[in-house]
Amino acid sequence: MAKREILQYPDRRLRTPARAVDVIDERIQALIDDMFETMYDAPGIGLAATQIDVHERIVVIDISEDGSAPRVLINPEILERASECDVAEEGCLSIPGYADDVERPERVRIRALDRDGTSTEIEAEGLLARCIQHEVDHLDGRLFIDYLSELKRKRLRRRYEKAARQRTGQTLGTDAG
Ligand code: GNR
Ligand code: NI
Repeated sequence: MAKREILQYPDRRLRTPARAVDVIDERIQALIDDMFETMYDAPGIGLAATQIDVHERIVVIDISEDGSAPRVLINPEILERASECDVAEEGCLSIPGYADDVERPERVRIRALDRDGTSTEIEAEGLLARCIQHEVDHLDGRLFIDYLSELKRKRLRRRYEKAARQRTGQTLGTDAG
């Protein structure tokens, strides 16, 4: 098992739509193990493969406080969204240091394959429903900040571009001695 690097906004690779998984083999199982290790280490309650620069439709989620409820969603499909929405604060491991309110359908019914390739349907509400929608968005190249006002997005983009430049500058500075 290995912890992977999480891509950080505004990295363009976060905008790559992921393709469906067709065969769940040892490579996919190892990838899932790495995703859990990366998510628990962060720590976060969910991680999409997109965030570790693997553009395949795989999500891991654990909304428990003690790491006791790992879930794997392969090729997740949202079959139904509640017409009622609620608003709650979200954060993202790819946008560290920022959280904001997002309005989403309060319940979703989804179908996905588990790590053995068994198809399951899940009715989710509350935090789980929110997390599933956040992760499926990643697989489609969407981020929660896409739902914010244009003014907020522009400010965030400037702030995170500057942070990315400073990270690069530090690396170059160190390499140059
Ligand atoms: O750890 C996370 N917390 C969270 C809180 C509210 C709504 C969604 C999330 S997912 C996030 C981890 C992450 O970035 N997953 O893509
Ligand atoms: Ni995220």
